[in-house]
Amino acid sequence: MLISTKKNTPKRSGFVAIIGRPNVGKSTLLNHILGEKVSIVTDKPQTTRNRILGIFTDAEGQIVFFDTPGIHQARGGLNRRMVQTALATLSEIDLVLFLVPPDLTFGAKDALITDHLKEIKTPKILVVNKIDTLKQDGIIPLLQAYTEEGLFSDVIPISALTGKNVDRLLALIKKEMPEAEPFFPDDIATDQPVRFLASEIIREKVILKTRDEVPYVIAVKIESFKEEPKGNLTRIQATLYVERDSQKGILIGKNGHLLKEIGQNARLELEKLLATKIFLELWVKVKKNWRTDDLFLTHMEY
Ligand SMILES: Nc1nc2c(ncn2[C@@H]2O[C@H](COP(=O)(O)OP(=O)(O)OP(=O)(O)O)[C@@H](O)[C@H]2O)c(=O)[nH]1
Ligand SMILES: [Mg+2]
Repeated sequence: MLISTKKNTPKRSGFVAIIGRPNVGKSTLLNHILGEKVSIVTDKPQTTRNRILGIFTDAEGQIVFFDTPGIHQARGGLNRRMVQTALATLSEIDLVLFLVPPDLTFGAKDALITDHLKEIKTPKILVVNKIDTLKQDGIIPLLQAYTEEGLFSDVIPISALTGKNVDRLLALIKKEMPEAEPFFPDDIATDQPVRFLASEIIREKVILKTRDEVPYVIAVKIESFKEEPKGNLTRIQATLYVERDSQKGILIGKNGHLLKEIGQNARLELEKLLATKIFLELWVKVKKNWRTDDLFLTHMEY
């Protein structure tokens, strides 16, 4: 009888928080690692408002990422809730990825974050993102400055957009994962309900198509989401909330043009995501000062 002495290599699985200032590329990085869009991305800061879970599974184990809202000085209402959501993610995880832009040494805005990082014992990797925007020789002094901070087990320059060094980052992350079996099935990339994904995709299309204050005052509520039993069709009705009549006017656009374009963009992406035809109906409503309305914020799950 042959007795195998070879043990199965134990799996490594754990939880990783992706944090940083608004617009540094946190959501882009998560989507790149997963090879799938689970978190919306725009060129405007403060796009992500909730903690977004993304699951990476391979033969070696599972990494559960939390994408978080950008951490910044926030006075109240929605922004303060967003920052609290990000900071709350720092407990009960195995690793922190702190993303920074490639343009400056630690400034006051980063101090807000590093002060929190100093409080926790969890291992931390400093990820300098967007290095595709830098000249090659600009990176070294930048990395030196960050390394001197002494807070991080590793410092790595990457581009979440082009994918440069993301494989190296993944290898560093895996080293920090404890021995554990996967927490989620191996074929899902996120735990978000489709209703939430749909509202996020609509919100992304609004942010991409508008300027000034509109991206910051838009909230999307799915009113109904019905899969028709026949015909491979899903009917979605959503309300877009803004704070003032003037914003409603901007969002709807001349002869309803802008809203139509936003609806089309959202519909095309939703059709790909859900692999059905989508019938999408959007309404715009004014909800005065909703960003400081506690009841409304809770209702919207911010
Ligand atoms: N050039 C370049 N742009 C990037 C890179 N990573 C992200 N971006 C861009 O930076 C912008 C912000 O990206 P997001 O992923 O939304 O940033 P975020 O940190 O999640 O932002 P918030 O959710 O607002 O906190 C988008 O326009 C991205 O395309 C990168 O590596 N290089
Ligand atoms: Mg984001």
